[in-house]
Amino acid sequence: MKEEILRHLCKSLGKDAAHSSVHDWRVALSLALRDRMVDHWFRSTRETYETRAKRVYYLSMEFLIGRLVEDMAANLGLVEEARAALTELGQDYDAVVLNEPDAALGNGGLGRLAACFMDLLASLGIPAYGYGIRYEHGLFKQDFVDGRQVETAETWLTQRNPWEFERPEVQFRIGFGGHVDHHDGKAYWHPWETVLATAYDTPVVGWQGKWGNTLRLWSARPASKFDLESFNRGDYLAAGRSEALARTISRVLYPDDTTEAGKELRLKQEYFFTAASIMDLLRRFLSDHDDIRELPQYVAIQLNDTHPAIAGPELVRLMSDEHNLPMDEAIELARRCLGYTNHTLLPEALERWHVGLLGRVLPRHLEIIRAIDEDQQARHPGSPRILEHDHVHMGELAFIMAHKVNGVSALHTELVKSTVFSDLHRIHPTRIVNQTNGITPRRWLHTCNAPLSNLITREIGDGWVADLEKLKALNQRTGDREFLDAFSAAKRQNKTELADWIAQTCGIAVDPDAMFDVQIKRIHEYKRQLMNILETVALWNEMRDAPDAEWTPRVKIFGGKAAPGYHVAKQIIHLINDVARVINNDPVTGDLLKVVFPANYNVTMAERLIPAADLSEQISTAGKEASGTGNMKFALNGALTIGTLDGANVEIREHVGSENFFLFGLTAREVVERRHVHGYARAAIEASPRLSRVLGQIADGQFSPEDSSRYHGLVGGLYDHDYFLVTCDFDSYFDTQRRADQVYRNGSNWAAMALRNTASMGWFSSDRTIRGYARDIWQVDAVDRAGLE
Ligand code: DL6
Repeated sequence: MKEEILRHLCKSLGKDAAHSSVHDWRVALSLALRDRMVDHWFRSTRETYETRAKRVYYLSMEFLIGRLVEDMAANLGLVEEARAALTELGQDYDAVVLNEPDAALGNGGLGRLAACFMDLLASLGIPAYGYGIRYEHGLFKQDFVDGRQVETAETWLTQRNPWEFERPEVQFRIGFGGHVDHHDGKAYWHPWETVLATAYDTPVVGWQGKWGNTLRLWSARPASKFDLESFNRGDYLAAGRSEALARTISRVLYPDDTTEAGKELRLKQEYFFTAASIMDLLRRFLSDHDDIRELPQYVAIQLNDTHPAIAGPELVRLMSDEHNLPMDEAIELARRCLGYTNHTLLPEALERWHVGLLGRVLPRHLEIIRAIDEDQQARHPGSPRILEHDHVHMGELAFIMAHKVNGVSALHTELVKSTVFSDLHRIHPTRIVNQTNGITPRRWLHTCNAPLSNLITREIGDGWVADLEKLKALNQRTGDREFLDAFSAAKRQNKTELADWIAQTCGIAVDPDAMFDVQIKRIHEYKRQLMNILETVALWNEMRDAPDAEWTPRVKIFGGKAAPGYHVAKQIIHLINDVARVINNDPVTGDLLKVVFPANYNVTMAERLIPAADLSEQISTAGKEASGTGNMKFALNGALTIGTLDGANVEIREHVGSENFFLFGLTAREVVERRHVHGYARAAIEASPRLSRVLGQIADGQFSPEDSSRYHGLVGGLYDHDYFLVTCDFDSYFDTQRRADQVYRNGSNWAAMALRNTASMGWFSSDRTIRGYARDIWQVDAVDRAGLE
């Protein structure tokens, strides 16, 4: 390994060891690791061709990958070797690992799930491709200026990305706009604009390096030749215009789509990567098969949310316009290949495109969507329409074009059946299935939490890394004092390291013996960070009223980004920072209460915070969080959950036992009922002196003296239209927090409960999830790990 690193430093980077930076060492190490992946990768591809195995294609607008060095080294079993090599070379392995920028090609849970799935598909030996966009700028970088979120462009690609292989030979022409001619019973689409999709491949090698799949990300390039004539005339801007326009498509993750231009760009992004992926998989299929009718036997395409839903019409277009299949047969064949995962019930997140826009950008697809709609009506008169009120409803399109539709937790799946797709569910009662999300235990325990991971391995061996259900054996240790002490010591070590990091990055001293209470996720009203900060103020008030009472010291930790155009979410961030400033400087409460909100939450920060958490905040309004995966990561790392009966919390509580979970709040059904009660929010506030006091303080500007009216709107909103029922759940949340305080004061009881959480999380491995998709949706076989050499 040492020689390989030195060779790459010298031959691939052109650097001399004596003058190399930490960046150079990191790239050299990554290239050395990549070399070790290539053989497994080639062998897997060869085997797939030879056995003519069915392949899974996972289409996702987001892959929230984070850093890869540690993950890849761990999967290849090379962490110790890499560490030793770098140490011998006089380098600090940890600093080298930390030098890697996070690949933030995603926003939140959906993107991180896609990254976990890639790991598991490879670990289970399922031949698979992940397809997405190689955004130049991933999710924005977040800073706080005077407590306000400020966004700047994220620039992960300004440094060389050592994991990818550019494939200039894999290019597809992607058309937009233009018109469609019909003659002799055939349709001919003449796009007005064309860009090239170029492939970049990252090998993804699974646990123990036995199987390698490909993450293929598309980058947009101009299809037209460089305009030398304009350039020579001195019109340099005109010469570069078509290139700039083409590249725009893969420039930014989530362009602001509040303008017409933004909407059009987003639609083009979706079609761009979906079309390139479909053309690529068809090319691969046809290189080995003659009859396109056999496609469903060899190809399973999973749509990660509706973003790639245009895959249905695109497949139909290619099969009917280019391979001359009758339209109804093409629709049926496409359906047998496609599966659709729904990740949200939020109406604003269910995509719909104005017919005018879709027809302008994708005229042939609009015709095909009409044909699909008519086909559905002919087969099932009265079925919900895809095209309605001048809009194309992408959820309906995805549902109708998929042979299976899945929700991502048991509760969410039931709500998918009974709410957004209730009519379609009545027509297709076996189409909706559940696949509760899962997480990869490699990244989310083995790699990110060495103290706990080593302890578990010492106790039960390392079989749990590949088979998380083996953690069950730890249940026998919940009465073992010595083991509980060691379990608590591992947590304490993580907390001490986090406290050092918080001191360095935020300048706030926190006590590692305080309860670390963590809420990290996108900032959204339904996730109710607002309720958490209101509870923090209420607790602060009571601590100040009776500073000598018996309190459990707390560190409230927040992390998350607000969408740039989401005003209320940005106000919530501002409020948390304002409250933090006041509380952290209060000599009366001192170490009893601290509020920490490090900027720019990302995967790497999650890997730091989750192992150090005592309490996991999963407090969304019941019925709104589709599943959550953060909730699983915390519980696996021995945090207790305070949560509502929402998403996968329900299943986590069943697995860890209700006595090891702090439950509060209204159920999904009660939430719906409460919304029908006139004036429910005002009534809840008036019934709660504690909440009234907190809201009064915030509205009066106690936390924003420089602008006392700053939160009038936010507080007024709670009185008038508290859609997410913060006010109704507040007292129950506050009381449950105090119950958690009490339990925490009895350290060994807390440790036993936390251990039960870790021991019971085996079911939430994405191993189980992927096996479920493979069996129920894709009809592919997971290759038995033992069968892979
Ligand atoms: O399924 C992955 C993840 C779930 O765990 C979260 O509960 C859910 O919010 C998220 N959904 C999205 C889609 N858009 N929205 N909102 O990110 O998916």
